[in-house]
Amino acid sequence: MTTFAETTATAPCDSLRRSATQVLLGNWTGAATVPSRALYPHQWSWDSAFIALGLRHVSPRRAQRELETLLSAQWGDGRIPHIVFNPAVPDGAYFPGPDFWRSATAGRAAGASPFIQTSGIVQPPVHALAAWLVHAADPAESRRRGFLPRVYPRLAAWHRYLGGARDLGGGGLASVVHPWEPGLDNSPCWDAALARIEPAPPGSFVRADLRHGSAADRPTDLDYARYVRLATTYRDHGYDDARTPHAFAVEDPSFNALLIASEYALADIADAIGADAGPHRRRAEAATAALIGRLWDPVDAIFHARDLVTGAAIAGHSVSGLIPLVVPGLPATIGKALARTLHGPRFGLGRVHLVPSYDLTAPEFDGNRYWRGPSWFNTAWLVHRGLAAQGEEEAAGLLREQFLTSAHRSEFAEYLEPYTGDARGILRFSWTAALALDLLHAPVAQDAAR
Ligand code: 2M8
Repeated sequence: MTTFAETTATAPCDSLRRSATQVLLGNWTGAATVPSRALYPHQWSWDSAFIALGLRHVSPRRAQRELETLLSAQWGDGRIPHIVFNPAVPDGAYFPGPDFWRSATAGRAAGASPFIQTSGIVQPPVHALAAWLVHAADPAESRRRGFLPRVYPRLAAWHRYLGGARDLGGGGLASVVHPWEPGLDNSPCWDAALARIEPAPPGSFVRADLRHGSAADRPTDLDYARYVRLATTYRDHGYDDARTPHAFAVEDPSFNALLIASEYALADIADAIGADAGPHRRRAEAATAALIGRLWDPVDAIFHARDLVTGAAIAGHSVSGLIPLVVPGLPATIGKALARTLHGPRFGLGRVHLVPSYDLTAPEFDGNRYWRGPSWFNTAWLVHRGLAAQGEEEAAGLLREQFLTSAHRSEFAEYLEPYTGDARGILRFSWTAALALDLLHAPVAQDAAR
């Protein structure tokens, strides 16, 4: 495997920084950044949080704007929708679009904006962590603009929604109700739960994604038919979590780990603006205990998602189960065990490119198809941050080096085939560029340790 220094012989950092910045400038719409002009022409929730982490090194002010544009589409019940639609983009450019979600009408009782069209589901809560790190990039500018006092109430409401209406299992963890919500859309972990869903009739919708990429790299038509059914049912129940008969309800380790990391960030924000940080720290500690109690598997040495419909743990080994490495205060024994799993045959750290999204040894592993095996840059960034926080500096350094090499060589690909490192999905993908900028800025995630 060639390294970052070898592939980019002269001034590697400058050249990477320049091209990553160009990707972000090219994908900026004036108020926010699209993940990709072609495949994802609107604003996505967790993409924007990752994008802000890179933008803070280019323009802290623009990074603030990115997050505030997203927050301006927040619903009255606290949810941050997973897509904020750009009205200037033609209908049909992305499916499912505004006509499908109908947020202004179907989401009215849940407090959706009558003016800003959005989806009705959510994505992982990386936002408070991103807001805190954006502030830290330029505290004087942040204070001058009153950034933290403005975003704090919205971020707190977002966490209240997840900890309240979304604690479907009653055990102190947030649930996801659609495979798009954890962000790892077609992970094999969801196969058994999805198999119970009656697919929407063929021909009742038209996919737009296949116009921009190879069908072999994307979810299948059958996956989409089930995604559509689940989203339709939620919409037709007014996006009301209590009323919807959720046929898909899962406690996902990564989603909850990011909520905990963000809850600690909210405590830091509260301290910085003179609010009471105590409740945030207590909630983060309680959620950490719930995460370990409900999802940690000491035999497999990984966190497993839990299917709330059957009540059983989901046996698959996903990168999601490693991301709790980012949880501040995770017991060191668990951190060490996760690092061993990462080096083992299922994830092959150092022997493959980045961290595969799914168990390399499993029959369902597919190195090309989206979240069924390919390596992604946002999860690599999170694992890198977690390793650094756990004191696993060598592994963190290795992952950083691989990240920068692959991001540059692949032209900021959406994802990689883990064995060859070949680009998959689309190129000039925003979070790949943004997180490369972030890793370029700091040799290790210096702000990860608490
Ligand atoms: C992918 O998900 C969207 C649906 O939300 C799609 O397939 O159309 C996922 O990779 C998700 O994690 C990501 O946020 C989104 C935009 O980059 O694309």
